[in-house]
Amino acid sequence: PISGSKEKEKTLAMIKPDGLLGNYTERIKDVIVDYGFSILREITTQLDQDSASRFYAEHSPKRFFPSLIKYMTSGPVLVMVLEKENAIADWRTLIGPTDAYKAKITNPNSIRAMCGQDLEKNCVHGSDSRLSAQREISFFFEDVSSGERIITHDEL
Ligand code: RTP
Ligand code: MG
Repeated sequence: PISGSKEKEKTLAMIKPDGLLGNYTERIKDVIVDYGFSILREITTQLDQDSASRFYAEHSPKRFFPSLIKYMTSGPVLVMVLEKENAIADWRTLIGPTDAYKAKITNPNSIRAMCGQDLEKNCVHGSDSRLSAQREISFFFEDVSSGERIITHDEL
């Protein structure tokens, strides 16, 4: 299919430890379904130091990295593969800005405004690009119909 076609796309969504602990799972899933995403896969798991560090490897040089790893390993997470047209960008829009405190002011209807607290404890994750989505989905799940990968003109 060429770019601009209504091909479905997959993204990785995660409810972080504060989201699970705060019992936001059902409310978040209601939003997911209301916005037309299909939940293709889901798993509840506990990240350890090593897996959390590998998942957020891009942030390893950052000052906030140790704190991020402590947060992400503080309890179980719920990881989901979501699918719909334009899933990656739409899920990022739906979760809102990284800083949940700011989200409450600027994006009050976003998921992070609903269940997050601040710049770190923002209750959900979303893949930020097609490359990240592929990497993150295969980080947690095996063979999520990789044959359905969309090739656009730009990649040819
Ligand atoms: P995510 O990857 O979890 O979906 O979040 P994001 O793209 O909105 O933000 P990103 O820059 O990738 O940061 C990853 C996570 O690190 C924590 N963080 N802490 N203290 C800080 O300055 C800071 N900045 C980011 C957040 O939990 C953020 O979601
Ligand atoms: Mg990110």
